[in-house]
Amino acid sequence: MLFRNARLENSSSLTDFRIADGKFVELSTVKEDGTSALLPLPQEEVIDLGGKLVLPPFVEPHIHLDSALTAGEPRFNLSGTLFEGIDIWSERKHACTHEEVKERAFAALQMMAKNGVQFVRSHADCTDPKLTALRALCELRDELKGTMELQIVAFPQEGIHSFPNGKELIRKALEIGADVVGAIPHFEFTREYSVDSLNYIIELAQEFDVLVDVHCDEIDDGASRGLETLAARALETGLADRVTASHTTATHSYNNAYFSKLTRLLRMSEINFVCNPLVNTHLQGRFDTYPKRRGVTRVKELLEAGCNVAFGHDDVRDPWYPMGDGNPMDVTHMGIHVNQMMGYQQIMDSYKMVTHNAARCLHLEDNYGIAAGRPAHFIVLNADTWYDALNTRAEVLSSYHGGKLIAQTQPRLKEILF
Ligand code: 17E
Ligand code: FE2
Repeated sequence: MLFRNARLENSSSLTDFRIADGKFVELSTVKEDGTSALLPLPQEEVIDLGGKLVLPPFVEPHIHLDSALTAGEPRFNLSGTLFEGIDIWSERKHACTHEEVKERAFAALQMMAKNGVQFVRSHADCTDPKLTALRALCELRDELKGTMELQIVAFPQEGIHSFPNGKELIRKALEIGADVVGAIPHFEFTREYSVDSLNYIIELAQEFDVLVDVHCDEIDDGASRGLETLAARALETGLADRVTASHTTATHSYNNAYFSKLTRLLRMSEINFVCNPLVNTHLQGRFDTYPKRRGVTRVKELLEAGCNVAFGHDDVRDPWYPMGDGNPMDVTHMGIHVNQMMGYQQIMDSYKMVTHNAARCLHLEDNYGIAAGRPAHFIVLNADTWYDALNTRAEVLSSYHGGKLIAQTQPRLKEILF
């Protein structure tokens, strides 16, 4: 199959590319006079993309599929705090059944697929003696393989040392088949538990050979310092970029001298970061009067320090966030506003936060990226550049996974009648 006139990742020139057997076979720049080095083979299907923007697919590095689409059950979160969200979910999760979790998660994944997402890292609460949601999400991951790729995080929502049998449950979740191990140091009862919980999961990560993704310091408390422990362990064990620190909103409240000192360790450790701008602008600053903190992590500073940072959606209509359509474009739009990354080039490059940078968190490696020999995963947007795509919330016209069309959208017709 030959695709013509693709605008690969904002490039000023156009590219023709061929896919076969689920892979990119060859790519060739279209010359100024419109001719290409790639001629159609006999009987070959040719699709002219007409200069539309082509990107590697969106990667959702942080979402909670187990709670997706439960907003209002049994009640809405009225304080808008993380803690009320945890209380509501603690009630709601008892009503989870295997099939019910799978159905909601699948519905949320379909919303995401329509928006060009193909790779997803989902947290699954393992502070449940039956591990219902975790088992359901692992099964869904296996069923969707080849269409959408999921990673499941064993996520101890109510703590490891602060929840009955927390240590055993997270280990059991890894035995069942979670791909990633998590923690929640800022929610543990004490600072000692917080440090011990991180040491424990680092040991589990080594024992089970899994990646690490911690809900780390998601609180407006400048004294919440799980991040330094996590980064130090990542450095000392060599787990390095196999570790991701999600949220890290407390960095917003760290004093600048401490953050400056910490930055050296963060860079040396090579850990990844995920900022969730939709959800953390909603959940943080709730105990402030005025001025109110924005409460997202220090994205610009981390990028400037050379750290890998991605943007995540975090929730779709659940106890923590009542909104959302699973669209990485909404996440990016909010992310560049709240992090003040609005120079033209910063806007143009911001697609990387939900593509390449997120792919690095998930360790997709050679399974990702538009290059000869790699799997033919890509999306076509109804815009010429990412700048236009963000401004118009361009539709993802088509989404190809391993050369297979998994989602398509007809463009909206908007007419001016004056
Ligand atoms: N759980 C948590 O601890 N933090 C969040 N932001 C969400 C769930 C969504
Ligand atoms: Fe989260």
